[in-house]
Amino acid sequence: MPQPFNQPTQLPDAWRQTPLTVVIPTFNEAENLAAISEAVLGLHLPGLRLLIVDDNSPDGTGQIADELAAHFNRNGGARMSVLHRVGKGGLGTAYVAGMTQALAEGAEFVVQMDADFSHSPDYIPAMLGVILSTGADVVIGSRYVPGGSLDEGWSWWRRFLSSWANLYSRTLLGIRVRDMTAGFKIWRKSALLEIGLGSIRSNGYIFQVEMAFLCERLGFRIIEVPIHFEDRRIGQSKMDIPVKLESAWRVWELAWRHRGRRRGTEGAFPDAKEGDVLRNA
Ligand SMILES: Nc1nc2c(ncn2[C@@H]2O[C@H](COP(=O)(O)OP(=O)(O)OP(=O)(O)O)[C@@H](O)[C@H]2O)c(=O)[nH]1
Ligand SMILES: [Mg+2]
Repeated sequence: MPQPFNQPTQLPDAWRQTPLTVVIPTFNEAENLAAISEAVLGLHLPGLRLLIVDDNSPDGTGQIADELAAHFNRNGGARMSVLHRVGKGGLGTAYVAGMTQALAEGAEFVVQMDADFSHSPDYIPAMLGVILSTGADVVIGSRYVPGGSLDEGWSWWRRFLSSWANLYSRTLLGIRVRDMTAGFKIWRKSALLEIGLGSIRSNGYIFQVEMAFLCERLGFRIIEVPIHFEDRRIGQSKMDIPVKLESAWRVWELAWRHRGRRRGTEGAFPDAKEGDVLRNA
């Protein structure tokens, strides 16, 4: 479904040079990887780099990623890189590792998105334009603001579960972000540093909830822009029922863990401090 926000975006030349890294975690995404890499690196954003975080996928995604990186870097550039982890460690730790590396390598902005085309890369220039023009800390590609939409193929049950998960976590945590489990975001470097990625403990969907919760707690400027969310094109979901159930009770746990967290305070863990990302880099 065409969305106005998805139309080709004209950015000033200087903005197109912005050092921006797109982090995509992968587990068994062999069929999606070439197409998503081409789509992301084909955006007319010369400052954009792609970082794949693969968890030793049994279907060979990691090797395909290495081959693609060799192809895209063939002229001596560093447009694409791959972070290989030893085994399936979950979405949250994959993002923490990927974002940490992206910042260490000089990114001023970090995009997080899925490999399966649920998040159209065509939105990236517009999201970059919004964060640069507004000075926001984070821009969320949202299904639940006016203009946002879900795949027409989603059953009523899936819609119900998704909206229930949102309502549940928003109510419990007392926050206003509409799409709490959104996985498509662009972050300002300073926001990730202030969060202190070392203080994040969640995996699965709850990772998205924890990050959104911290954004509000820390008083960040958050903008939700509408996206159309497509169902994954090929491959299988990794978010099974146990992951979803775990997310439900973990909302309570993260509310407790970050209970004292406000702007200027350190992470709830004694080992997590402002500037963690730099220390870990
Ligand atoms: N590195 C890594 N990536 C993961 C892991 N689990 C999921 N992913 C990736 O994270 C992204 C989101 O996972 P999905 O399986 O698409 O989850 P979902 O969007 O809720 O489910 P779908 O309905 O199938 O789209 C995809 O790019 C996955 O390949 C993991 O444990 N490690
Ligand atoms: Mg997906």
